[in-house]
Amino acid sequence: MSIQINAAKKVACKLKTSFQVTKPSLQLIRTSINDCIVVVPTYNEKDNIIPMVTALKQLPIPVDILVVDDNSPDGTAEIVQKLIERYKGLYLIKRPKKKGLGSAYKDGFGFAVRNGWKYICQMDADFSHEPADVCRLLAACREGADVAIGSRYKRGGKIEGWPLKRWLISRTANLYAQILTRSRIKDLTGGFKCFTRGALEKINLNHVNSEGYVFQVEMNYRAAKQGLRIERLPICFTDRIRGFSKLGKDEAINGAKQLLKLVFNKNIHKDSK
Ligand SMILES: Nc1nc2c(ncn2[C@@H]2O[C@H](COP(=O)(O)OP(=O)(O)OP(=O)(O)O)[C@@H](O)[C@H]2O)c(=O)[nH]1
Ligand SMILES: [Mg+2]
Repeated sequence: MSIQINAAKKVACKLKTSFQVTKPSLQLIRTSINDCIVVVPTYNEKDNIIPMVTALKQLPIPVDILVVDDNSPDGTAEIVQKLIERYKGLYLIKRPKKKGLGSAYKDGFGFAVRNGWKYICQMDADFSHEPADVCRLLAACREGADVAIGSRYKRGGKIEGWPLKRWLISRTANLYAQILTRSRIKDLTGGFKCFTRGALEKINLNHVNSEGYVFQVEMNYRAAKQGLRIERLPICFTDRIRGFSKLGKDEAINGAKQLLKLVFNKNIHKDSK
């Protein structure tokens, strides 16, 4: 597996920047001191990644950033590699091929937990999530929530730029997930959240199965099963302006099947810590 090592240049020189390892994130070294890291998965986000990193680095609260890229053909990882020279606390896990959103988050969260960040946020690279809202999610966790979820469907939340069809698909998917997982959370499929490290340890990433988009639902389900304090904050979600969506029909069908498997897995309570 190929991995780009950032920041720890001496180590990188010795090991050469690219080499074979089984778990890319095991080789990445923490070099910053902020207590919050924002994990951003990317696949072909060359037009979004510079403005996104810049916006996150300009937040009034200092945060570190971890980009998890799946060897994007458009060179997103190479752009991040250059940004690493400019920004402290910017990390990159480069994986050899497209392995799915959930799998990217598992690698990213794993790195964050092992390296002691206290608050771990997640968001898309395409500006559907407003970077400034990271501060609100983080504040909710600092004030006692185990998990803070940005919700499009909570009162005060909204979606801008979606055609009716897209909105209907999302609402149906969420209703399906809500019924199956018996959750009170209306936006189970959203990907803008903040976890405390303790919450991720309790959820136990080793037992999270979802490799794709259904990861978002599985994390909420497992968080609720663990009795974690989940707070929902209304957010404004804006349809992406640059780049293309990677969410296809197959992904949605597979996600629906995986969710069925998850909720009928009797061992779910034992699975997590
Ligand atoms: N590393 C990695 N990132 C991914 C993968 N699939 C999607 N992403 C990233 O995950 C984030 C969400 O993907 P999007 O394609 O925007 O999906 P979405 O937000 O559900 O769909 P849209 O609303 O149409 O944009 C983006 O930052 C993508 O670049 C993947 O397989 N691997
Ligand atoms: Mg998107």
